[in-house]
Amino acid sequence: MSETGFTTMAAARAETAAPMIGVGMLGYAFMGKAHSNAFKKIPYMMYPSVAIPKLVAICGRNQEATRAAAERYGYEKFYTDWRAMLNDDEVQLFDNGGPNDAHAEPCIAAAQLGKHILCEKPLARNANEAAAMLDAVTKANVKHAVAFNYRFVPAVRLARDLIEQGKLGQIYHYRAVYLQEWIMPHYHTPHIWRLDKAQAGSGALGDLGAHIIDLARFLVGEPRRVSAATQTFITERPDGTGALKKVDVDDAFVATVEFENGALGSVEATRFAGGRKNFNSFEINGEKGSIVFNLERMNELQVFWVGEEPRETQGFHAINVSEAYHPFWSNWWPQGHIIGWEHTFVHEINHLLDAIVNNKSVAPYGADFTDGYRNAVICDAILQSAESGRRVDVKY
Ligand code: SOE
Repeated sequence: MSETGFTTMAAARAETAAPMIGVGMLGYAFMGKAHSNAFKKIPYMMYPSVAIPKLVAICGRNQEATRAAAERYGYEKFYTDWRAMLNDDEVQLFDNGGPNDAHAEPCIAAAQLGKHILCEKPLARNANEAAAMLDAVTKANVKHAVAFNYRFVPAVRLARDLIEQGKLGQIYHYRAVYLQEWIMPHYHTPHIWRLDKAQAGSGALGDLGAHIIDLARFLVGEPRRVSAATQTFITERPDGTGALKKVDVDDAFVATVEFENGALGSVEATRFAGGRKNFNSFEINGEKGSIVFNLERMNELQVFWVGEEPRETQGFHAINVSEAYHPFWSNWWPQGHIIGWEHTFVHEINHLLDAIVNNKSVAPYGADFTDGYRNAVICDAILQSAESGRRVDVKY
């Protein structure tokens, strides 16, 4: 302590410094906001954190919006050219929160420059593009993750842990829906990038279906065959110039999934389910019990155990997944003081920082580019099945 009676934190920090990791963020909209929020929370909520994210730069096409985002979130610099940002030596972790058609080229360039990478889901618009990205990160030997953030909901990780410990026994069924409503007629949604195959790759399938397909792999195992149908309810939308533009992606899909381990599943996603705001829900039925999760009640897990006593009270019951001994909860609050959607990004990014600093594998609890590639293969198979009317084998 100096004679002034205080010590500057710069000096104090030096003694206990966790390594800083310079972040370059591509995208300042929804995911730019969710990821930036997570980077800023990690040092004081995942405390003591394995690394301190340094908000080096944010990048976007619109100069004024990007500058405003840099000011809002506290990035030191802003770029309007991602190539320039990737050449910034202070950027060690490239976070791609851009639209799907801006995933491949920047991530491949980042890998070639030796940057670690976090890419938003879906990894790519199709399996071929995802394969090139996986190849690039494998050759570059950098850490790589895909932001399938629902793996980092405490209740979902608890489900994974219970299944992994054999508490459900043989898994018979995985039944998942991801329902939203925000492009129904009463929203008057114009022809946005998520509705354009060239930019998005697919519609509800890659946006929402990718999540429940990732959870199918995370919780149950590898699909071996799919059969599917898709539908586009509104086939053209205003493109902002007064003209109408054809919608060439799925508004909804339904698929059956046959798993390698014998389980039988179904997955469905749509953005035409009125009243469903962000209804990502799965039910898993096993030999010894069942588990039900609903993102709109994300701190709960419904469980049913075969043979539970007393049998007069047998049935599903909800547990509040917020005890200190529950996944990720040692960092947060006393039991019952629930957390939210934003905190899944805190857990996910902290997991990646740990992998980077301590040379750990992102998988199996985080999703890496192999998971992103396999997800893309399954999504392609679903589209092929819907097109052909036949069941399609999943081949990685
Ligand atoms: C929009 O459908 C969206 O933001 C998805 O893109 C996200 O992945 C999902 O988590 C919430 O809904």
